[in-house]
Amino acid sequence: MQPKGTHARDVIAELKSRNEQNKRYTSGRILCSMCTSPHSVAKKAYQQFFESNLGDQALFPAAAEIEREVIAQLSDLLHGKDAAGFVVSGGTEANLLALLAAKNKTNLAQPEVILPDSAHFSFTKTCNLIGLKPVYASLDGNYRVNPSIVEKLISKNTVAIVGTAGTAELGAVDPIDDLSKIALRYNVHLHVDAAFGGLIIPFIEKAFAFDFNLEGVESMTVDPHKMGMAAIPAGGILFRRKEMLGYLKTETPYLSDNCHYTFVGTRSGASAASAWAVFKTLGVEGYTRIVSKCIKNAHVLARGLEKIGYTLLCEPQLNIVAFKAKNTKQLSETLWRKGWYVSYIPRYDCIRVVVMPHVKRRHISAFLADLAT
Ligand code: 0PR
Repeated sequence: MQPKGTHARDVIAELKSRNEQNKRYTSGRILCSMCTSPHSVAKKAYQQFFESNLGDQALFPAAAEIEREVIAQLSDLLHGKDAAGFVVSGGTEANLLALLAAKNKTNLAQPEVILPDSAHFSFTKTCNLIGLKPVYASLDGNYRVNPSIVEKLISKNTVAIVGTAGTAELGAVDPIDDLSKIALRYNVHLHVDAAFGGLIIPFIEKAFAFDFNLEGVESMTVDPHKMGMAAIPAGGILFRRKEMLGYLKTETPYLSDNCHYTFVGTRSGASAASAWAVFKTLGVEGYTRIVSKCIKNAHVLARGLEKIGYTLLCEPQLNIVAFKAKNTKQLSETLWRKGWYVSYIPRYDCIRVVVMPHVKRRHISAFLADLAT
């Protein structure tokens, strides 16, 4: 730190100029992100609740109430009835809390979790942190976990099984209904990572059974900062049964609230306020409009890619398109040089495009035109 301060005006001017080096969603060229420009109301709500701390709810009762309302709305959307949960820092913390609660409930000496091969790397972090052994189940031809393999992998050490509704790489939706039956048959915790798909699937025509309507689903991750268009950081964790929170409880003796359930202590109330504001502004109707545009655009992209000779890895299930070229890795590097920010996925040797709300039809046309030359 420098010995003397600088005038705030100059500090802000410097930040403004540095910020220019960051990529902008509004350019329509960020094709590798599951986040997007937050809705304009999210920014205003964020500013209003900027100082509030959900880690000290006695001081910020309005922020705490808003968090409860966000959880109630997510739980209603995902048929959770009396589901309980929190607005957390993102999908990583949500997945961590789900598996921590499941592990603490069983209290096994050598706990294991069964993960699809396609599970997000946040589960690797979680397993490392809380001492869970990951046991991986392979996928079927549509990149969804194979439920009969999951069933075979269940052992006396299994504390949970995980399914993903909208995988990070391909947007695939695992057969959660089959996993739910298995979870009930073996009396094991089923966690659904719907960090991405949780705010997509309820708004699309093609129905996937994936939420608390399925009896075996015990917890769900659903992130407002992805397709929810809330400000970062806003993740969500929901538990079907309130009692599960008991397995996450840490005493906080000198605070006015006597315990915490989340991993993060000081938590921004602005995150909850931004999600609350977007939910209220858009409603089911608004989300349906935005989501169906993204799905349509993903299909336009998929058909356009085929037309110019690229091969799709699979038919998109949500708004993620994955394709292959002759030399896919090299193509992805060329695209970056041309200012198209795509992801290259080594294990499938494919390029992945996430068609978020900031990716408009005109951007897709320009992208296809560049690919055709
Ligand atoms: N579960 C799933 C299915 C996810 O897709 C992600 C993140 C997580 C959990 C973890 O969520 P947090 O990152 O909120 O903790 N998926 C994105 C990904 O890995 C995260 C992301 C978003 C990465 C925007 C880059 C980016 O620009 O692709």
